[in-house]
Amino acid sequence: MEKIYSRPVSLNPVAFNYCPGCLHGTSQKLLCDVIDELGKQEDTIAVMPIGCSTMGMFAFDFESLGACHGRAPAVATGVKRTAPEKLVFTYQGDGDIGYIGFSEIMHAANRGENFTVIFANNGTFGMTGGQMAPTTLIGQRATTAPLGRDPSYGQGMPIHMSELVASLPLPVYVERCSVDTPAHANATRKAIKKAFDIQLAGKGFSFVEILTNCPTNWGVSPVQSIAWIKEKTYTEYPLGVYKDITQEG
Ligand SMILES: Cc1ncc(C[n+]2csc(CCOP(=O)(O)OP(=O)(O)O)c2C)c(N)n1
Ligand code: SF4
Ligand SMILES: [Mg+2]
Repeated sequence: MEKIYSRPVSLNPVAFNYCPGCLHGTSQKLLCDVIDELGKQEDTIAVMPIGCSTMGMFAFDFESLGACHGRAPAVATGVKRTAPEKLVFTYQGDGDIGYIGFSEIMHAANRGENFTVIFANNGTFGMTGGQMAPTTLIGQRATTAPLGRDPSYGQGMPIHMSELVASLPLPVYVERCSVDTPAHANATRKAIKKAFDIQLAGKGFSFVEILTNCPTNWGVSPVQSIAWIKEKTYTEYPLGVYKDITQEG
């Protein structure tokens, strides 16, 4: 019988600890697919800060280390400068990257560090119970915005990390992807591969944003959360390549 699917060898044969329907697992499985494709299981170091996605460390079958909340880009800077031959990536949530670690991500990107950031944007502080994140949509309810995010109430506008990072001169590649459909998951896998190729060629900083979900704190079913991404998230955060200097001149 023809074998058409294998679990990535970079992924331990254990279940992810995420809530049912959570797309962190899908995103991290794609990462492992690409690490396998590149033959880099022995040469990869993941830097995982704080958030639900940190639980990926238990599933990854390659080196990973923990960083304080928001500080993964600073830690990854040290790791990559010390071991430039390694494939180094961070996997960061939106609360992590857009609030507490905003300085770290912007300065690592501005220095053009030669590692890859994978940014999982689910519009909420998932792990701590659904507080408002920098990317929470206008009108979206959160435990700290029970009536829905309202900029006129001092709660600010959704922050667009891909656009901000792409506005800096040194990042090489910035793309916003999604994993809500198989086609989008395949496109995400290609984006991760491209980002890793850029890093392995020593070209500089790459950033892949993945629109994910949090059915638990959005208060919807997993299926409804997919419709939410289509109907609400895309409007605020359009998919696309925001920067690709490998394509310029
Ligand atoms: C310095 C510090 N401040 C606050 C926390 C509490 N904390 C842990 S996870 C988390 C939210 C993470 O949200 P996000 O980065 O969006 O990841 P998600 O859980 O949604 O994937 C917070 C605020 C912490 N661990 N450390
Ligand atoms: S709380 Fe949200 S982000 Fe965290 S595992 Fe559950 S669904 Fe995923
Ligand atoms: Mg989040």
